[in-house]
Order: sequence, then C-alpha cells, then structure tokens
Amino acid sequence: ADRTDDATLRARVAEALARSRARTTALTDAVDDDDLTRQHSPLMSPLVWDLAHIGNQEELWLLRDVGGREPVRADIDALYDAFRHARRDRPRLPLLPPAEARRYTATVREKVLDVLASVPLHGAPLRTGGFAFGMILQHEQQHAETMLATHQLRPGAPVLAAPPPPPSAGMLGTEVCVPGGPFEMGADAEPWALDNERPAHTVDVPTFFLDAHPVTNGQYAAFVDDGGYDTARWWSPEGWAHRREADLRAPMHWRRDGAGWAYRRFGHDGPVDPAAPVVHVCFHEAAAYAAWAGRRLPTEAEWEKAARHDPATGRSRRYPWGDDPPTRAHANLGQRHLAPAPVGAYPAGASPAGVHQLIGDVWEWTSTTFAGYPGFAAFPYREYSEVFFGPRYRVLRGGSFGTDALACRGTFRNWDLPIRRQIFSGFRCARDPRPGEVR
Ligand code: AVJ
Ligand code: FE
Repeated sequence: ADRTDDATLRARVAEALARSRARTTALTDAVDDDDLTRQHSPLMSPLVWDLAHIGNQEELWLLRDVGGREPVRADIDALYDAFRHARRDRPRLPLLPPAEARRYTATVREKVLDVLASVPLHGAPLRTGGFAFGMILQHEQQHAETMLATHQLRPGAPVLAAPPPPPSAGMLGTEVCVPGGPFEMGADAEPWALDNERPAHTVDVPTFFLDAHPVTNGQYAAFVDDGGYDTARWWSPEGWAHRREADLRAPMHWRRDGAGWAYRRFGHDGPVDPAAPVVHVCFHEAAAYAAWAGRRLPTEAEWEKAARHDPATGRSRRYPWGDDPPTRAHANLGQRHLAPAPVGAYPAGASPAGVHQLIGDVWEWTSTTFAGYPGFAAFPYREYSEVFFGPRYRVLRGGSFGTDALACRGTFRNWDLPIRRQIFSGFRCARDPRPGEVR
C-alpha cells in the first residue's frame, strides 16, 4: 500500500465513521434520558450502556492500541466490558449518565479522527487495510442493530420513522436447485472480514433445493393456524420443552386481530403483511415450521453456496448479485426501512439461480452450530467469536433491515442462542432431492 491508497482509505473510513455515528446519535437522541437509562427487557442493555460501550471499544482499539495514545477514561473500562456484566445486571451499574456518555463518545471520536489522519494504514496487522477501523465501524453498526432491537421492545408512542419498503416486483419462483459440487466458503481477500469468516476453504456441498425467498408471514400463519404450536411432533424435544415453558403461540409481537394477525412495530400498529418475510422467530420455531412443511433448515454451507457461488465461473463472489457493494436496489439494509420488504421486492439482488433476498430483510437461521473454520485463528481478540464456539449457538446469515451494509456480506456470520427472537430473525427452508429427481 502506498500513500495514495492510504489517503483514499482514510477518506472512506472517515465517511463511514461519520455515517455510523449519525445512526447511533439518531437512535439515542430519539428518546428522553429516563428512557435511555431504563432497561426495556432483561435481554437488552439500557441504550445509554450501548452508547458508552461503543465509545469505550473505540477508545480501547483505535486510540490506545492503534494510536498508542493515553487513555481518556481508563476508570470505566470494566463498566463497559460485556463479559464483566451480564445484560440483566447493567441497569444497576454506576453508568455514565446520558450527557456524560455523549460527551465521552464524542471526545474519543475527536481523538480517533486525529489518529486516523496520522497513522500508517499498513505494516502492523491491526493497521493493514485499516482493519481495526473496519472492525470498530462494524462494532458500532452491530450495536446500532442491537439498539434498534431495543427500540422494538420499548413501550409507548413511536419515536422512529422511515418510509415503507418497496413493493414486490413479482417474478420469483418457489425453490431453486443448487447442483452438487465444491465451492469456496469464507473470506480471504475481504480486508474487513472478521476472524470467524476466515480462512477461505473448499466445501463440497451435495445437491440441494433452497426456497427462492424467505418464509413469509402468510406461510408461517398457515403453520400457526394448522395447530403447529400444539403439535409436539413438529418440534425437537428441546424446542418443544422451550415452546411449553415460554408458552410460545406465534412469532414475538404477533397479536390476534379478527381472523388475521396484527403486529406492533416500533410503536406503530398494523396488520401483519402476508407477503413479507416472517421476523422475530427463534431457531426452534423455524425448525418446527420446516418439519411441518416437510422440509428442513439449510446448513450454513448451503446458505453461503447459494449466496456466493457463481456457476458460470466457479468463483465465490461477495454478494448474490456479484462483487459490487449493495445499493438500495439490491437489498433492504441499513435501517432505511423499519420492516422487512415483501418477497420479490429486490429482483436486482437475486442470485444468478434466482434466490431472492438472501442479503437484508431478515437474518436467516441455519441448522449449523457456531464453530471456527478449519485453520481458524482468533484475531484480534478471542471474545469476539471464539468464546462462543460450540453446540449452544446457531449461525444466522444474511443480515436484516436493521443491519448496515458495512456489517453484512456473503461471508458474514452471526450467531445466537436457539431460543432468542428479539433479534430480526427469520428463515427459509431447504430440502434434499427426492430419489431420481436429479441425475
Ligand atoms: C455478532 C451480533 C453476535 O451483539 O453479541 C457486539 C456483536 N460483539 N459487541 C453481539 C458484538 C461485541 C455480536 N453478534
Ligand atoms: Fe460490543
């Protein structure tokens, strides 16, 4: 990398930092101080914790580590260490009050812009290609999605507004056959790919069929209306135990409304759109629906092959539509709309085989438990992903309407516990070929 490359990269990083901070500010300025410091669910932090935690991670990695600068507030590191305090305990911590949290994150940002202007963006691994800046940008955007999920849980009048997503353009099938064969999974060249996306490796995926679009509210309502939540045989033993204990009866936030369903989205009441992807279902609900439909969830490798493998060249691409970054025509990302779009709304974002809306709209549950790829090496810290490897967590793919494009690509891996559904989670189904169906 020469000086010109560094200058271009610096400008890109500065622009992305400003854009990310504008979102954080919008999400935290939308509510009053009382609301900011309150906990809306034991699953979520008070918004004021997210705000100062964003600043603290930025201080740790960009100011102190990359910049070699003196701490701004070394005394608060423990308060904002996600591993030191569980979310349910965070409201009782002596957190920075809103005005102080705002001042702290702004002070860190000012100093970080100074570091960005002076530090070489090559040499050490954390600096090369601006990796640490990319990591911290993704961190802020990940918390912006978490904060949006907190907004969905808060009671009261709406405080967020956005135009509705685009309508369906039609023109989509029901399922697509992905022929068997090897493909390259994971990231090598992607400069800001996180440790769990690496290294790239070849995976041989047998022929499978994948839904051309995420499962819709209309499809899911048919499962509910067919007594799906009362029929143990559709559920795994663990899923059925959770179904009973948590008294699940429908996706989170659904409410009976005459013969149909209503839904309260960010404080706005409205009917459930039968053409839009179902959202706020846990892994167990997704797996139960799939069993009822005579299908199964895709594996993580199947999902990524459908999203990235280009049959014309044999190459793996960054997105279903190619290597170009997402535009508003490709995918419902970035909190531009505060809801998933009806299926068929993004024909330009479909894969060559005709799989729609893999990126954006809703995170998609896969059947795969979270693990490192062969040759995985934690970088730069074990607590980003390695400590979560194991059978407890399932992988989700593709991002949601709440995910920024910066924190979403064909290789990006999210994970959560199989009972979680406060996140913007949906799914699509897959199946094996029937005997004699493919030669
Ligand atoms: C990748 C969404 C599972 O929110 O727990 C934020 C992202 N890691 N701060 C999470 C993250 C540290 C992470 N997920
Ligand atoms: Fe974090």
